[in-house]
Amino acid sequence: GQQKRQWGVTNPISEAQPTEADLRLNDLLIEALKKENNFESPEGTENRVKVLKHLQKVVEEFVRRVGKRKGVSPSTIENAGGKIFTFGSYALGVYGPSSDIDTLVVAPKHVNMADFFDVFPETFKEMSDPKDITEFHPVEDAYVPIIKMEYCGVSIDLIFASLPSMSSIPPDLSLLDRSLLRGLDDTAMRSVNGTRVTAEMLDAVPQVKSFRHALRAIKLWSTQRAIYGAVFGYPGGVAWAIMVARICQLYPFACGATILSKFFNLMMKWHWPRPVMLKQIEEGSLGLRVWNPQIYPQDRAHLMPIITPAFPSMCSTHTVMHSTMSIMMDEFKRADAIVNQIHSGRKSWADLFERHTFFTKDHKYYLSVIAASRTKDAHDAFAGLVQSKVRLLVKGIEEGDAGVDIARPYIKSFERVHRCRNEDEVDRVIQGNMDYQVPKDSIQNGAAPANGDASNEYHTIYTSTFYIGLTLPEGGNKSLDISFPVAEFKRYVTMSDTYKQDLMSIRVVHTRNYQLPDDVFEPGEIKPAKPVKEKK
Ligand code: 3AT
Ligand code: MN
Ligand code: MN
Repeated sequence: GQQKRQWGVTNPISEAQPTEADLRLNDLLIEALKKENNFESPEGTENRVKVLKHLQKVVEEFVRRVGKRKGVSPSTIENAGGKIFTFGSYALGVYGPSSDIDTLVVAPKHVNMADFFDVFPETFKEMSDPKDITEFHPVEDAYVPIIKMEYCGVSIDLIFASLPSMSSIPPDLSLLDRSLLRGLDDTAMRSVNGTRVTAEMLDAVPQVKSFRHALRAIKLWSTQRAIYGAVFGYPGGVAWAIMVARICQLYPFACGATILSKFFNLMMKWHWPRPVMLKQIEEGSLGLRVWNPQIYPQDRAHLMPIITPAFPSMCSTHTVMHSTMSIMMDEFKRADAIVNQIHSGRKSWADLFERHTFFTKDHKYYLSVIAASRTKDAHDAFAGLVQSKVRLLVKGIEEGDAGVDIARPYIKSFERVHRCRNEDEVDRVIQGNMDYQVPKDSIQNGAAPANGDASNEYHTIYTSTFYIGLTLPEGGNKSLDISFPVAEFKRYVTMSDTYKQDLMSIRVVHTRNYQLPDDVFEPGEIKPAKPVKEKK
């Protein structure tokens, strides 16, 4: 007989086929996702395929040009090849109309990163209709060097890796083979990782269709509930995908709605820090470090480990903290209760996807972390720096003796532009005052409009504000004192090379719920009112 494959590291929980009722709930789930505009249109998909074909052609020409410039032999040039791979939501098949295409360019050994930033842009521009290129931003000095662009109406994140073991890249190259990693530097390793993880994930899942439907739902749910994004200490796209894939392994024949229904219960009862993983971790070799809590104290400290399947396996949730984890556990419980009600016909999938109440109901006290800069360029760098440190402030608050039960970071920042007439006004703005804001509809590409003759008299200030919701201990008589974690946080920010004292400022201020600015509320949401009289 046919050898049955075991999906994952244990036996399945149930090998049941979907019932009529399951399929009915699955149809309703797909309907609910469509209502949220979660699926790309057929034309949109066709356009993406066309874009990728074009990129593949450009990559081959780019590799050829570099070969010629370097005087590589004609036969090597002839066979050099070059290939694009995708990762992220497009590769997983869970993309929507606003998704980008995350694309990796793989080149043979004689084409390096400097060539990518030197030669690829001109090749791409020559081979494309200028009207189709609406954005093009190479970022060479990033942790993962990247060209961000918009082509034919699609955003593209383009990264690059050269394979030191390959003098040619054939069209059927697979990145799954780990011997390809030999000789890769750290940057190239990071660049190929996304594609390798995506491929392993799809390979580890019994039914890709069920996986995709469930993952679309989990991405929507976690975004709506404000628990998506690794920068702020929540799982990112890869981690949520691994969790969903694991449930798929445990219910190999289930449809998407069933996977989704089981997901919350399994995750809320999971024996953390037992890791979620899709296959046994491959031992380290090639001098590469693999996640191993037995050996590494840092790995032992991971609260909610979700391990990537491709060698070298890593923890995709190393930023999760006590605060963010406890928020997730509450969300799993809420979702599980709603799922039960959906199954008994008392609620619908739309109820599961209901938006969070972070600003409207959940907290009385917030911290506003305000990053302010005097130029747009400075701010582009500074906002990223501060964003990457916000979770250290959260960690400092939860670990210290600040008198806070839970510090809950919001999953996105709010970008504002302000115009001040003097340094007094600048001072107010950097402390969170909203009176000098430039109206949002007059801001283009994040920059303030030119102000004609009077522009010299104005100081334009760019701010990004990050909100942290605070939950204080019940009946708390202990006073709130966050001065130490705030000082530490400011130190982390200001000691970075990116920080320029004369151009940038970082402040952390207390904000009551009724002081929250209007633009954090969605249409229809009700802003908390100031109590008529403060109760003591
Ligand atoms: P969308 O449908 O595009 O919104 P996605 O899952 O494709 O969802 P991203 O395009 O943001 O999300 O990310 C795709 C992958 O790119 C996920 C991660 O491996 C990598 N990635 C994203 N952001 C960063 C980052 N700031 N630094 C390094 N890698 C990143
Ligand atoms: Mn993407
Ligand atoms: Mn992307």
